[in-house]
Amino acid sequence: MSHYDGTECDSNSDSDSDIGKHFAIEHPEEVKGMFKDFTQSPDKIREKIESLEHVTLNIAITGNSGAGKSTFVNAILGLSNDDEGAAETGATETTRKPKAFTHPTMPNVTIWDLPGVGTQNFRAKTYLKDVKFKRYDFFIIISSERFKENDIKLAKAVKKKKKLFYFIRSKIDNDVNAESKKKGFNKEDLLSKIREDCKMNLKGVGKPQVFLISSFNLQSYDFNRLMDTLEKELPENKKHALIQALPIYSLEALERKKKIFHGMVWLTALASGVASAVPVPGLTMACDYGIVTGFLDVAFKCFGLEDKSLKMLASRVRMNWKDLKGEIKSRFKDGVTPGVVMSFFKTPSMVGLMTVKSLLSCIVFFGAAPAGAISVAVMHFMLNKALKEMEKDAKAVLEKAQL
Ligand SMILES: Nc1nc2c(ncn2[C@@H]2O[C@H](COP(=O)(O)OP(=O)(O)O)[C@@H](O)[C@H]2O)c(=O)[nH]1
Ligand SMILES: [Mg+2]
Repeated sequence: MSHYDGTECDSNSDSDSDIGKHFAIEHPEEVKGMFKDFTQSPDKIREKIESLEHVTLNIAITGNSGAGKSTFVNAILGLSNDDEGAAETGATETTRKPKAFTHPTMPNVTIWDLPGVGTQNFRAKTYLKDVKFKRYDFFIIISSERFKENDIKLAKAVKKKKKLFYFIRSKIDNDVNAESKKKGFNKEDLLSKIREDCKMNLKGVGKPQVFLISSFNLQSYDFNRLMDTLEKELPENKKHALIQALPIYSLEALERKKKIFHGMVWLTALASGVASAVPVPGLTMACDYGIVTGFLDVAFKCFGLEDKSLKMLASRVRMNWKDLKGEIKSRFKDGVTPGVVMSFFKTPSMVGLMTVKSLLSCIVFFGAAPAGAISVAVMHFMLNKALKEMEKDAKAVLEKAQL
């Protein structure tokens, strides 16, 4: 068996013994979910990939004026309040129209900053009609203090329309700061007390889900729990869009993205490999180049490695973006260029790396014909390798940004 000498990328010197790992199904649930509704017909696989690529996600952020809606919009877009293109904050709300904020790198994802719920004469039904409630996948109702009667009315109306909704108790950092000065302060006790108060306050809504959040500090408090909940409750393709769009604010966020992309690797390998199913010697270009590049492009953006994302992160953590970019040490430092993509195909004796076991697992798992299985296995190996390089870069950037 020949060996890949690792000269193309120092950060990933696979040895034969590592190869088997690439074929282990890393996130079986994720992968199973993706394959449950089709056999490996190339058209079906392509359709599936397209449905994931073209899915739209519209999130409505609502609540009272001053509750922190616009700040939360910016936080989930990875923007600071003073960034260009950020939602204006601390402003008196003058418009009664929802304002759309398209995700800076994922144009299919839009966060809607809805007009304040108001305090008087609020009619939830009219409000929902005015903001065109049908367009949203779910609602987030924010309050920085006790939830008010109007928040409850709104939640009930949203529920009636069979839409998902979640409550956010915002500005938790303020509560913690204020209380921390008191004697005998215990952060966890304080958070559970606030959580319980909110639940009591929202009793009329059934079993409300309340998340305590600081938009200035997503890595603390309940933001991860909110994401866990959304992962469980959203349809699969919407969940993909959400996780891809999330800013990388912590190691957990990075892990979430990794999981999604590892599921996608199999799908992409199948689409680009099975579709071509060509004999091994012609492998250098015998895959669907478009699918491979498309996948790597999306991954690169989602891991926050694009200049645009690095600049946004630098602005958030008050650093020079070039210092963050300097952490990208893999072959992707200039982006997903044709040369970089080709470098994966030029890996010497790639096919020699395939173990009989890995091929068998591919054949058994997908029922693929041996020639197709080889293509898929090779594609999987290469995509996985590319992904690991990006993950390593993303982690280094995250560490540099001290998140
Ligand atoms: N400390 C803290 N302040 C926040 C937070 N979210 C919003 N704010 C502040 O609360 C004020 C109102 O926020 P804004 O987003 O404009 O509220 P909106 O009227 O609901 O859109 C601004 O001064 C924000 O900086 C938060 O999570 N923590
Ligand atoms: Mg606002």
